[in-house]
Amino acid sequence: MFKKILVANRGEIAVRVMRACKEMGIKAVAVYSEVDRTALHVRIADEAYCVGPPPSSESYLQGDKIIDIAKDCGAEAIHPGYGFLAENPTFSRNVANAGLVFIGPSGGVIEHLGDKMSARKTMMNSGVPVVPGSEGGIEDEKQAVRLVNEIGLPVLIKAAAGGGGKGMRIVHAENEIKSAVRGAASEAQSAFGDGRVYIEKYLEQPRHIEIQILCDTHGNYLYFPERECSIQRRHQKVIEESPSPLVDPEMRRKMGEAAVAAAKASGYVNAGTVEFLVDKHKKFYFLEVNTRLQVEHPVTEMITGYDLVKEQIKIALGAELSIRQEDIVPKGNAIECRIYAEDPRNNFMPSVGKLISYEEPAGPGVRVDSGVYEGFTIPIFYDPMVSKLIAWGMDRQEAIDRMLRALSEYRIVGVETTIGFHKTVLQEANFRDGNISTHYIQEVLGDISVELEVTEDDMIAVASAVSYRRMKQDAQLTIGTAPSGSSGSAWKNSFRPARR
Ligand code: MV4
Repeated sequence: MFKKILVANRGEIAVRVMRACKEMGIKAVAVYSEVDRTALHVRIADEAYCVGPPPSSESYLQGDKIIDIAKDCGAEAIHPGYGFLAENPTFSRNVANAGLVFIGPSGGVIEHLGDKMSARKTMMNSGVPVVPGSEGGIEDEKQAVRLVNEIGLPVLIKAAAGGGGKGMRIVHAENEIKSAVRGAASEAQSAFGDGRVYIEKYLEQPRHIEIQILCDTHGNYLYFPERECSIQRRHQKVIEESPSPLVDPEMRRKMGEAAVAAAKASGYVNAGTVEFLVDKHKKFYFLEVNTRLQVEHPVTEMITGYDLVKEQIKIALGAELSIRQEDIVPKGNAIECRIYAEDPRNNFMPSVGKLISYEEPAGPGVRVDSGVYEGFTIPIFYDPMVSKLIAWGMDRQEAIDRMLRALSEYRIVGVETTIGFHKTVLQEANFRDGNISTHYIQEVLGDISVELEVTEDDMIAVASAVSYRRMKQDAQLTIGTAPSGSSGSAWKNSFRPARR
């Protein structure tokens, strides 16, 4: 077993990986930027080294510096978490070339699957269903028009180097093809330095369903029950769950086998995720492979009992998978809410700052993966995710009810958060019925900012202001003795004083 692993990340995922290391008797090494000196991942690490100034480009993205730190402190392997260097083929190669183990796929695999066009081609040649569309890139406009006539409108122009919605253009009419191809290509060129684009049939209101895979170096491949990730906002997932309310055992097996075929076709090793789009006829199509541990991996852990980070570490060590496919049996339902320090009333703008008061929910079926603590100041330099709240239940109903209970226990003062927004979604009829798509938030919640539930903290602020003003007016108002004329107000209902 490894004696020491360096975790090249910050926040909740660095903490998550270090927890696995500790349970396995492996020393965990943190790297941190100057602004993260007091961060939770530094506190729980066995050793920690400053890697540079606050901006990611000068710290967490400094691959060579991080490799040097790993060598100097005697770490044998590097876990990249997600984001930052996790899907950088050069970093994976450089780690290997330094005589260390990259806990993830090789640079070659990352590079191949990172090119959506080459990944698509590989899947087409291996019998994995792909969305109807071009076989390769678009060479000229004439070819684009011919392809569109073949597959039918609407179509989507996508960037080979894309992902996350960049360099994507929907085409509804033939006369839009030319400008869409040009627009997508130039956006891709400036964002990725790679202007290659391809065409797919545009699926309307698809669901985003993905399969976790584990592949060892001995040719063993496993798939896990699907994760439903359709609830997202601007290509950022918001709520994930497993299993999907849409998928039955037969579809689960078919998607799993397709994911394993995708893994075999690309020579995949370690943990990965095969993403699919699912149309209204429940037909699924390969979208892309994420060559990392994903944010939403805990829902899979909660319904199967396996620790995916430990499996990653054992695979990286060269061990053979000890799990058999038939051992992976889903039990109950798990839901994850990504709690962001963002203001849903102000277009989800980041709301960073000091966590003046911070109390996490607990109790049966609740897991909190967080990278913060009371008194910590969330830096402006990185993703503003505070934590992931995961609830497990015997069925979907219980998981939802537990999540609502946990959300109502969560107390965060000092920054705005998306907790109230999650409560709104979890109480919404379409969500509760499992009637969701990637357009859910946009279509069902629309302009959410005006109708979000008023939080207790809001009411305390309002009550304080009212109280202050009345005191100034020499009135006798104190909390708990609201005037009787205000019946029906949330203020009165929530601040009913305890009887003495
Ligand atoms: C699509 C699609 C519909 N049809 N492809 C968005 C990001 C990129 N990774 C792929 N995406 C999509 N590709 C076809 N042929 C709709 C989306 C899409 C989407 C996909 C997954 C999760 C959220 C999404 C939100 C909007 C659009």
